[in-house]
Amino acid sequence: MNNEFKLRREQLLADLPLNSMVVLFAGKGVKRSADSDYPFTVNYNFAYLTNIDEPEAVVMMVKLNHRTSITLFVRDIDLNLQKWNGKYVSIEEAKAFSMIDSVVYFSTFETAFVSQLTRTGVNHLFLDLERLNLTDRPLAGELFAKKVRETHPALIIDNIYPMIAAMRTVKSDNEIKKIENCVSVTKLAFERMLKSTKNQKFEFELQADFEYELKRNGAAPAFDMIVAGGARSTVLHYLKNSEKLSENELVLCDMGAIKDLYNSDISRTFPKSGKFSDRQKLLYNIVLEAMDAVYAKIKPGVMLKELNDVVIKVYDKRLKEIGLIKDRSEISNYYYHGVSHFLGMDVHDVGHIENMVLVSGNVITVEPGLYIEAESIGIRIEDDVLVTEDGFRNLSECIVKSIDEIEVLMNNG
Ligand SMILES: [Mn+2]
Repeated sequence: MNNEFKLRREQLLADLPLNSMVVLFAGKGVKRSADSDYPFTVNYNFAYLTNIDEPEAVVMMVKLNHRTSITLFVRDIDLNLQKWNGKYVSIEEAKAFSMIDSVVYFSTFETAFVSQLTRTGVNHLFLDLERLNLTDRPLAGELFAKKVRETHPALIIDNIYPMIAAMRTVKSDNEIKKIENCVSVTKLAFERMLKSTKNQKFEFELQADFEYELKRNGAAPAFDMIVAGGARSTVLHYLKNSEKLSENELVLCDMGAIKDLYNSDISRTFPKSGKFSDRQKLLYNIVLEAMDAVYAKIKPGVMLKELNDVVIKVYDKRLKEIGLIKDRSEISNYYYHGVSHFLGMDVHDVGHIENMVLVSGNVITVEPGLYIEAESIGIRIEDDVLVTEDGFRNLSECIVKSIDEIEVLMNNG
């Protein structure tokens, strides 16, 4: 399986121009307070190419006229710090994980980098310069670019992110298995939570049940879970999970697991009491119908935007029938997000929602929602789906979704 990482590096090198190099940083933990850091999250593009999940590691890939070379730099062993923070990855371990032959300590990085510029004529440097928001903290790649622009102003500096992102949008069988693992753990955790819902009072108690089962299975929450009862469920990113649940309300949960650097992202909506009311059933089934209509559309060649149009079409018909809207333009009062995003190493994974045509190997979410604030009802149902040559495979089909299945599990589980 490590071979997969090797193949990715070969592919990237093949796509690079001559006399260029890529430098990618694993990054390091962000200071939280005094001497504690936030948990370290590796730069995914670095991990995608190296299979190394270790702070302060760097990979340097060089493409010259006559040869290519790859060097991995890992933290210099600090015996004193290791007594506090645990063992660093060793050179031998790093070689085995990454299948990179040349692994050395980070203290040699600057010399090695500069020697590429002075001895080989590399004139083009690729860094990970991905930036989502203007106000984000600068990435290690951006900081390095700033430094190198001062010392080597003639060097062309480019962003490697689009090239790696393009590779990452098409998942291999191993990656799909990892996402399926996350889905399996999410199923266990969701079912545990669902079976105990009738006996719980507060939103955070449901969260505790869900996260307990994740931990028991060696996973962690992929993101801050949403447990929203009644009107709170019409707020898309309600994260407090602090309120008491009423017997007659629906509970919307948006939840996922992260394991081995891959994620699931699942939403389910169910009645606190274990029994849907007629009104809740009616609305829930409209969302399910929109979901099925999206499924009928998913195949290579389709754009995510077209999937959202399918939801609008179903809502235009059904919401008029039940008298909720008179005009199509009113749908946005009750449905105000997109139906899909890419999923993978990131929960909102690389891939342009607005501009990409689906290909086999993409993994996307399907998540229609319906939010009626005046009735204190919010419904979102979300699955994780693999695009295949002839359509799609629902990776989260195993997680109960129909009204009957949910009621059975809540009352007989
Ligand atoms: Mn989602």
